[in-house]
Amino acid sequence: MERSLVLVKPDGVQRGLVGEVIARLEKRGLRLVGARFLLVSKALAEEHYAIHKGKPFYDGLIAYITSAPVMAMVWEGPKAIAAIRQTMGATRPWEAAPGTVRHDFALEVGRNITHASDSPENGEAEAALWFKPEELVSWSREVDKWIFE
Ligand code: IDP
Ligand code: MG
Repeated sequence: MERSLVLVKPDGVQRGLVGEVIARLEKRGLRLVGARFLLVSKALAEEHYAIHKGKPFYDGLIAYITSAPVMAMVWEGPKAIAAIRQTMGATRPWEAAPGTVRHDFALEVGRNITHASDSPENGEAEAALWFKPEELVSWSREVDKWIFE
């Protein structure tokens, strides 16, 4: 079982796409572990995007992610990292596959609606950065046996 941090970024929240993103992950069969609606501090933004520090788009990225509230969530499931990134689509919306969130709702890389962790290790690390341990719920669903092999 893998865990991924998923953010509906400020553009997604402003455009009323929180429910759309949640619906797609729910329907895919992924299991929600935690959720938090918040205004991101500059410190959290900088820690979350530390890997991009120094890149030309970094300052704009920090301004974007702190500009308005985000919906932060942790989702889990088998191969959750690859599955969720597939559902979100490629970073650059014009390269995202039809049917993905970024294809269906975005045009610009700097307004691409969502974040999803890119490895199991980063999924765990990002979940720990954004959530306290007690905010993450370990639970099972009756339907799990029909989704998880
Ligand atoms: P990811 O969100 O698909 O993992 P990353 O390469 O980790 O993509 O980049 C993080 C975020 O930074 C992207 O989702 C996007 O919002 C932003 N970003 C990446 N590259 C560019 C760029 O060239 N211009 C503007 N923003 C960018
Ligand atoms: Mg990334």
